[in-house]
Amino acid sequence: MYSDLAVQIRNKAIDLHYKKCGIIKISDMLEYADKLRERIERIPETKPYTERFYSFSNLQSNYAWAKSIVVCVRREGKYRLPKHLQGLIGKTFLVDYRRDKQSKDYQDSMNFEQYLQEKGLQTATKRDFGISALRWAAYKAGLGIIRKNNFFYTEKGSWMHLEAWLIDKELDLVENNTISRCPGSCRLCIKACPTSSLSEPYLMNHSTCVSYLTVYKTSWDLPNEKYRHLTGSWIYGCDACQDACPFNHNAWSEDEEFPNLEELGTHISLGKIVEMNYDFLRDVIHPKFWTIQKENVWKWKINALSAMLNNYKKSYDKSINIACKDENEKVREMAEWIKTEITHT
Ligand code: B12
Repeated sequence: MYSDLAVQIRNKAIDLHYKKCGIIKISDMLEYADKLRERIERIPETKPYTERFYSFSNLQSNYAWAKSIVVCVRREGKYRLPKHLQGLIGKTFLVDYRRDKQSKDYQDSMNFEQYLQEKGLQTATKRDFGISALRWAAYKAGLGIIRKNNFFYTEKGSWMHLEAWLIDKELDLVENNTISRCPGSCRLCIKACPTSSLSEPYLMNHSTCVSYLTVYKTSWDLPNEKYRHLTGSWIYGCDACQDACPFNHNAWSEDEEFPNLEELGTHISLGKIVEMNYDFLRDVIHPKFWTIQKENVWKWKINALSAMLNNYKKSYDKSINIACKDENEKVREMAEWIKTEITHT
């Protein structure tokens, strides 16, 4: 039997439009460290990056007061998306509410936190990148399963955003799910990964993932980048391994509007980004897509130029020529290099 408080917390989460909510003990996260160790053993070059996530497992060293984790699942796959941005920008980034105060999802998240505090609980969360390993926490809370592409799925697919709060009370609320696992022979997600970053079930190399390359990699020297030509039309994120998954078939239903998305979409295309002025990139694009840092917004332009080269059309020439005079040296170099590549092909 679960305590009244645990049930009240779950009910509140559901009232606030989370699809699921569970509560696990802090110690349930210790096993996640084994997954990190396995990842490092199998792909040793990921060690410096992967090691930083041990703090997600060993929560007590930073939060001595914490006893449990409340983990919530929110469905993202309900928003209408501008068609022309699909395959360019990862869907989850289009409806990212982590810093979007206008979105209902963000407001619900704040209200939920306030509710926990009103119940007398001490809480801690990190909205940007999570306070713990969110997939593992949601899996341990029985809210769904982790599939071969490493994504957390409920019975409605993987287009779910995860959130978690540490609390200072020992509570538990673990669901017993009956979701079927991936068929043994299925490798569709692995085959779909453009760079083979996802090379085996449950194994991926972040450093070659298109999402990492296009968004987080700062030493992004495109002419010399081994995986450049494999990033295809993606300029910010990648959904290939999720899109290919049969368990995501029809999982994105487009019933609701995400605030300002349609209007913002009218300003975005490969050509418009390449020609965009830097104030607009910093003041309008960056607040929405904040994981490319403000000082690196030039990355948008070289990603767009790269996508132009990957699926070259004569109509891109105008933008490529404009980029040859861009105020940023990296953008100019990329545009000049692309011109020579086009001439050679
Ligand atoms: C670091 C990180 C990244 C990095 C590295 C990705 C990675 N896989 O590690 C980069 C920048 C590449 C990235 C990109 C993206 N990310 Co990210 N990322 C994270 C973060 C901060 C930590 C992930 C982590 O723990 N990595 C460590 C490795 C070891 O874990 P893992 O790869 O997830 O592997 C798990 C499984 O393999 C499992 N496992 C291993 N063996 C086995 C065996 C069995 C049988 C089972 C059941 C499980 C299992 O254990 C691992 C731990 O859970 C989380 C947020 C958080 N705080 O948790 C978001 C998170 C995972 N990202 C998310 C998303 C949406 C994305 C993107 C789709 C964004 C985009 N549109 O481009 C891309 C997709 C990239 C991809 N193909 O994976 C969501 C995923 C939601 C979901 N439903 O799963 C999260 C949970 C954020 C959130 N708040 O919802 N991400």
